[in-house]
Amino acid sequence: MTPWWKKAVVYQVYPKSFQDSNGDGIGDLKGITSRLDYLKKLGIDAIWLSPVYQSPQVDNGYDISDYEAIDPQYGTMADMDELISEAKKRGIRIVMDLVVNHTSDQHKWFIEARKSKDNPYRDYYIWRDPVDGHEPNELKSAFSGSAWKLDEKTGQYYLHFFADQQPDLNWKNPILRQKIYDMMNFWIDKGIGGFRMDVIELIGKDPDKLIRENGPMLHPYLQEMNKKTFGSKNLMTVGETWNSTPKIAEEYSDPGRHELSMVFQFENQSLDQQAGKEKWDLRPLNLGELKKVLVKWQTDIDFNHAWNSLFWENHDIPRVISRWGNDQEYRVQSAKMFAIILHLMHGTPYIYNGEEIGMTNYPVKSIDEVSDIESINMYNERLKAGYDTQSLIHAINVKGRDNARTPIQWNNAKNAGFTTGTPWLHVNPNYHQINVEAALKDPNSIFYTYQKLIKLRHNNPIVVEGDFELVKGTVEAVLAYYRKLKDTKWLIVANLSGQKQHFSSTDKVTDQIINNYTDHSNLTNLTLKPYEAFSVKVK
Ligand code: TEU
Ligand code: CA
Repeated sequence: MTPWWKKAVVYQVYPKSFQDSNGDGIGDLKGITSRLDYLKKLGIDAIWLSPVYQSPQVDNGYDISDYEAIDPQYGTMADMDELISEAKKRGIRIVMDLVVNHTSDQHKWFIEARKSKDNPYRDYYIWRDPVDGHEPNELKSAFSGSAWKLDEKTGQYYLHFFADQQPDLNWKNPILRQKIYDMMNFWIDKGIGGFRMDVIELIGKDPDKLIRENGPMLHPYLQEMNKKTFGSKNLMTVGETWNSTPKIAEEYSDPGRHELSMVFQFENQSLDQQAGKEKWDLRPLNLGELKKVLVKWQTDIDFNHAWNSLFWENHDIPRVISRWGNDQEYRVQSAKMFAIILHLMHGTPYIYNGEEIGMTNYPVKSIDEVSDIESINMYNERLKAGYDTQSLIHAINVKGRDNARTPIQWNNAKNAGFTTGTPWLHVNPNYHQINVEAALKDPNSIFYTYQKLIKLRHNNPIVVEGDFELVKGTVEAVLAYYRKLKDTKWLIVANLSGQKQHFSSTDKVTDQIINNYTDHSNLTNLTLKPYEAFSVKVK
């Protein structure tokens, strides 16, 4: 039997920015519950909820100080239980974010661990002596600087692949692993739909050998976790893996290996950065390369023994229409084009909150407007290294994580209906035009394209199971592919560019499926409009 998550569409909620219910300017659980009817109307099957656990919020909740408590800024455990049960009433499952590569430095384990070298919790984390009076080795943090931080009291360094306040857990310790599994079972018992596993590829790390991701113990740990927690339950699990290849993705998701349902892969993220450099070192996107990566992850995975996830956006990456489409003249067309090509592919699609109404990046003018630790640390580090302010702000506007984190634009009222107070992060001023209320009123809005795509997936096995086949010989800016199931064949065609493009096919159209401009009943010598996309049933 096909598991539910193969037919599902998942919607990511970034709680801090979704809906404030009490006027403190911060989104919260009650706010999410109040918007469930909207999500039901969109038609999604599950919500991936970014972290709402107790946290000092150094990294917006990805620094957890108690895995079994709700952060007061988001509400209470009763609010969480209510969200789970209200969602269930609407056929929506709640997938929790599982952040177990590291904790907050305020977690009781770390507070204990740093007290002394022989503290029982010491070995929950990774400690090394200084080497010649400095860091043990050259491992770097994703948030700039060394991955090692000296703890004055005991004179040893601890490992942190992210902020100083996010010490890495020592997965080699079996007692720690069991504590994590107990915590996962606490959440499973609450009736959640599964887990999204933060930077899960790092848990097999071997810092002495400079191994971060894909360490030798990664898969054995996941197999153990599977067995001791969700393995026998009907849950969905998705691992965040920045360094997966199709082969590695198969290792995670082959049902016979009993690890995860699927992983997120990020190969397209490096297409607009200079080779061997960081994401801030920009270069223009080449459409041919984007096409190649998209196709690779459809054809190089054996879907009989693996599964795949599909997404354009999340809370770490910019809005796709601002980045690779057009967020002005062709905002609506390019948003629908990205939706159509992704949602008719093979795999489980994810929608990031606001994507379904075509929310856009919001440029800042100076560093005081930036909230995200990753951007701020990079800015300070590069300023010291002699970069100029203007180019750094430009890079932050193109790639910074705040772009995707501005509050959801619900309506045309003050602060876009997100809060009656002062929003924690600037609301994009384009909310007067771009908001949920306006989208729901307009039958041609991006929202209804997403709604239709979700229905197409639910009602047509070809979208879930059909084979993918690339149409060869198109011009570089045109992506065309078939989905095929038994005698049924759908053709999907998209112009990825803002210029007119040529497309021609001898296929005979038998039905219209979806499009962002007009129907096509004859496919010979078409001139595709900017960002035009359509799908038709063909013979
Ligand atoms: O992200 C992992 C991660 O590698 C990101 O920091 C990534 O490098 C960066 O965002 C790209 O610009 C996960 C979470 O999704 C992120 O929000 C957290 O900050 C991070 O882990 C630490 O938990
Ligand atoms: Ca609030």
